[in-house]
Amino acid sequence: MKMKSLGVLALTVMAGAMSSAFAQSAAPAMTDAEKEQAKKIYFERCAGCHGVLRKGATGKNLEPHWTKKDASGKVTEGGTLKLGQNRLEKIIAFGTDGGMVNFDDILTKQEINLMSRYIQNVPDVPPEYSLKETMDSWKLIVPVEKRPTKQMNKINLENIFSVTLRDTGEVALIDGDTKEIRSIVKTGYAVHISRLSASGRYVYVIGRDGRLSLIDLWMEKPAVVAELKIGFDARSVDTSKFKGFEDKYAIAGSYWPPQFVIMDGETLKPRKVVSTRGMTVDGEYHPEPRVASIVSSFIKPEWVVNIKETGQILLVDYSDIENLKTTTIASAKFLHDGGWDASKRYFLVAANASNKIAAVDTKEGKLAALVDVAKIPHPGRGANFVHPQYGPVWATGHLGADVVTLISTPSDDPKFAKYKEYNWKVVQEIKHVPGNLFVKTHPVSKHFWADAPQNPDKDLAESVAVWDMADLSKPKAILNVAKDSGLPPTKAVKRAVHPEYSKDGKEVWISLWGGKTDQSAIVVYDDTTLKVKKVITDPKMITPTGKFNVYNTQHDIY
Ligand code: DHE
Repeated sequence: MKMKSLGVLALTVMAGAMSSAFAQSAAPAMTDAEKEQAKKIYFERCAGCHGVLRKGATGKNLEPHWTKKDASGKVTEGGTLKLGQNRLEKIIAFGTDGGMVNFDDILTKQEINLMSRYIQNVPDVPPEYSLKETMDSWKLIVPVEKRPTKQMNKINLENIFSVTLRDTGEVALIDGDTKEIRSIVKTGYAVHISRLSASGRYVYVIGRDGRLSLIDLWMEKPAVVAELKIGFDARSVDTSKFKGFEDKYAIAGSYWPPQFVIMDGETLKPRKVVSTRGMTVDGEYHPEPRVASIVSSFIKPEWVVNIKETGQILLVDYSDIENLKTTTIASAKFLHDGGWDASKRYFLVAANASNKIAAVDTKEGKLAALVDVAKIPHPGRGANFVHPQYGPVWATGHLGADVVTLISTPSDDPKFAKYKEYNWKVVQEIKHVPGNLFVKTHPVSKHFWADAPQNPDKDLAESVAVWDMADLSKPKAILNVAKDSGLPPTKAVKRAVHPEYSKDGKEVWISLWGGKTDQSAIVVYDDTTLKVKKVITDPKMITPTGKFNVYNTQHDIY
């Protein structure tokens, strides 16, 4: 009887599914060549925000059930208007108020038409990637015993900047003292970030194609000594920084497949691959929970690994990687980037599409707070300073709102005890502009910097704002970095992005991120006078974005 009713139920479900399938219109036709072209564009331009399976994260869900109009004339799905070809073409070309950027200056009309058709078709599921395949990709270019035993160059390594040259898939190693480019190193596609080993000797560079490159700064001319493909789509990497584990391990997070890889720090030999698939904080299974930011603790042999779609924060204990212990902390969905508070006990991470900042207490291994902030927080690593009225604060900017938010953070220092009542509260919102990606300050500085490269206004996107932290009510200084660079004006925006301090905290470097064929530059400001000190430019300086000062990155100073 039970079997029969289950059978009837199965038939009913199947019949329902078939009739709803009949109600669906066919997806727009595409040739194999068009599909291949669209797949490539989707990976390069869309997957970062919408996900490979198009389930949505920072960007909206793009599955056919709401990108494609029904033949039956049904126009909504869960209250949301179904899109269809014309509407999709408009959104891709001109963007939306919800934060989708316009692509009419990046894609041709034919490509916009192609992408609109592509996303009405069922998403392709890319292949998985095993430990064996990871191992097969491993290239040990210079074995440890063939590497120098001491520094072979005369560069002040602590003040080197590893600069992402995004569109050439390279990093430029620039001498912070002389401002000379010491080496340009080939890395992964659309290279994303650099991180430092605990000793400061090795730079780890991750490309969006999952290629991880290990650069040895001790070589006469710093070069790549090992490479590993950790996945097909990646954004994050860090190393083991706890005492006794310096330079021993590295960890890299993959967007696709959703997993992370633990490697030997000096060779990148893969040791373990760990899947991040599982349940969201709402208790739903998610097939694509991507690894967002990763940071290494200084107080325990642990990495903080933030899983975007599930909102789970993992504390991965690397003291015994054969018997890996992980603490899973539920926070809020769509975790992205973040950084330490000043004490380096709390990690604050943006749950960007939830408009929240999650703070993890890494000493106790639990969530310390979930703080509501304005639309789409994007801190980069955030910035720490002592507010004149509220004591220690950590700051985040926003992509979708015109404020920088200051959150009070706890401190064991008795001189800050009087600020305890403010802890984990938003104590101030400073007026900025939307489209901010990165904020920065430095322990010796009196200034606080914020960019706005995603602002639709050209002047704002090409400028940065600077506040005096002693008196935040004073008008901010606006520095037009594009004009200050002296480069010839271009119609295309030269986005001023990612302020980064020199080791001594006296200079701030800003990238001017122009088009692939435009001349780009890094503009170096004196942090005290806010005057230009130097414009670093070179025909090889193409699309510079993130800059990672060795000392500041090694010690997480921001
Ligand atoms: Fe990033 C950090 C993901 C687009 C420059 N970016 C991060 C981190 C993540 C991330 C998860 C945190 C890494 C960590 O700390 O371990 N970035 C993504 C995306 O998914 C996204 C939105 C879209 C994509 O398709 O990749 C994206 N990022 C960009 C850019 O377009 C930027 C502005 C230019 C570029 O070079 O790609 C960019 N992201 C950066 C930088 C950092 C970063 C410079 C590190 C900030 C720091 O100071 O540490």
